[in-house]
Amino acid sequence: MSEDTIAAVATAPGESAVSLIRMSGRGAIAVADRVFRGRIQPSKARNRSVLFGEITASDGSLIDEVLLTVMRGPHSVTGEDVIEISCHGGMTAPRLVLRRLLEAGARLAEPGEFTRRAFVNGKIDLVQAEAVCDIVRAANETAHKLALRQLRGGLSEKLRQIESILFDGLVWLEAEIDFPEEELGECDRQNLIQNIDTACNELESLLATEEAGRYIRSGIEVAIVGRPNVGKSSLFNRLIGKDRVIVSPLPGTTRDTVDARLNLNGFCLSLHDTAGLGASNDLIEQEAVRRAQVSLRRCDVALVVIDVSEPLTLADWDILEQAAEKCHVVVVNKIDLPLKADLGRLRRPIRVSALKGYGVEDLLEELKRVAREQAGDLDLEIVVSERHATCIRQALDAIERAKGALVGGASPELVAADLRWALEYLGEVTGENVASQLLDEIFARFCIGK
Ligand SMILES: Nc1nc2c(ncn2[C@@H]2O[C@H](COP(=O)(O)OP(=O)(O)OP(=O)(O)O)[C@@H](O)[C@H]2O)c(=O)[nH]1
Ligand SMILES: [Mg+2]
Repeated sequence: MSEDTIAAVATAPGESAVSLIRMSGRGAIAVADRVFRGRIQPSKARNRSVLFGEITASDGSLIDEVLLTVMRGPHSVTGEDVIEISCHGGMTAPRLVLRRLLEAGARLAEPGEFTRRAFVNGKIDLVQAEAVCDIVRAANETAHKLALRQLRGGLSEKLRQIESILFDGLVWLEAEIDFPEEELGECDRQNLIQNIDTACNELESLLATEEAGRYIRSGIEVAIVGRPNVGKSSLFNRLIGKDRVIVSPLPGTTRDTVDARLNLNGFCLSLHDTAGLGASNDLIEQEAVRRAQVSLRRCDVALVVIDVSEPLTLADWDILEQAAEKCHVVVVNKIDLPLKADLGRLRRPIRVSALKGYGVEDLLEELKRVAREQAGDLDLEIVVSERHATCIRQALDAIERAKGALVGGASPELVAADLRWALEYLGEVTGENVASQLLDEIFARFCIGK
């Protein structure tokens, strides 16, 4: 158990009915004894029992009425003695209760410190610790569901299976190194190659989920593009249902790229309004156009906006041509005005009026369809993050080197060394061997009280 006892408000600040304050560490129960008045003292309470009582100041005056839960280690979230106090919500009560705990011997927890202790005490592995962070941050239901699965250990279990395959191989090789007279038979060698292939395939299928993971966590990137004044910003405001960006009859209104999140039935879109694409002599506009170009290039889906109240221009066709190289939706805007554009050559245009709100539902439906198509199957059991993928890629490289060495008839020492590297990298995913600096980085993403 850690020497010091940490405490923090676990619920978000603001007006609410109740707030939760958490404390963990060797002295947690003693601190609770000092500040709590009730029928039973926390140190005398049965494990996992809930006590009703008061938190009192050092002079005995009342701070708040609370429910206090005692959870003794090692069977607690952090593996240490844990006290949870439910007090009244709002800005003040939790702050006063926390201050009293600090006065009575606890210290303020750092972001992610509770989860870090759970990790250090072997209650969860690193993948699961990250999942805790993801659950708190989940911007949509799909992300939440996925993070929950991760917390239950889906990815960790899969990695353990792969590790055990590699480990078995390593045992064979070590035997050959230690007893060189008993050389690996052809059959064993084939077996080993087969196992290595299995491990490679499993790791590759894990890597293939990285993109889906990005879509689930941060959403599909959708850029609204078109020439100046066609109504991109009006459409952006319409889609997010807010008067967020400036709209004006002057071309060149939007310069900075503006982002907003859009939640479509538990699925996230990251929407970008961009500057109108076209030639310009103005220095600022040139930079704006450059940024719009970058958005168009980087996005997963381009929404190309066309103004139907004017004939199509070369600039329109130029943008359509660029967008044709990727997933895109053609939106013809201003259908409330007389039609001047020839729409004959446009592919599946969606007709809208951003000003009047016509056709927006159709566009949202189309966006949902395209986003789903783009993201593929998101109902995956396991999805890896960028950090996981980096380690897995390094492991794969090492395994492939091992296989090359094995096939090429290299000495067992060389093959074994590469397999050991692979295991090392896989261990980094679950946190079996990570530098404390990396841990600092990972836990710094957490909020206080987690
Ligand atoms: N009649 C009509 N006018 C529209 C519609 N959508 C946008 N407008 C008008 O068109 C003008 C330009 O709209 P914006 O949304 O600023 O166009 P933009 O494409 O963002 O323009 P830039 O940022 O300059 O590239 C404004 O006067 C809008 O009110 C529409 O559906 N119908
Ligand atoms: Mg604009």
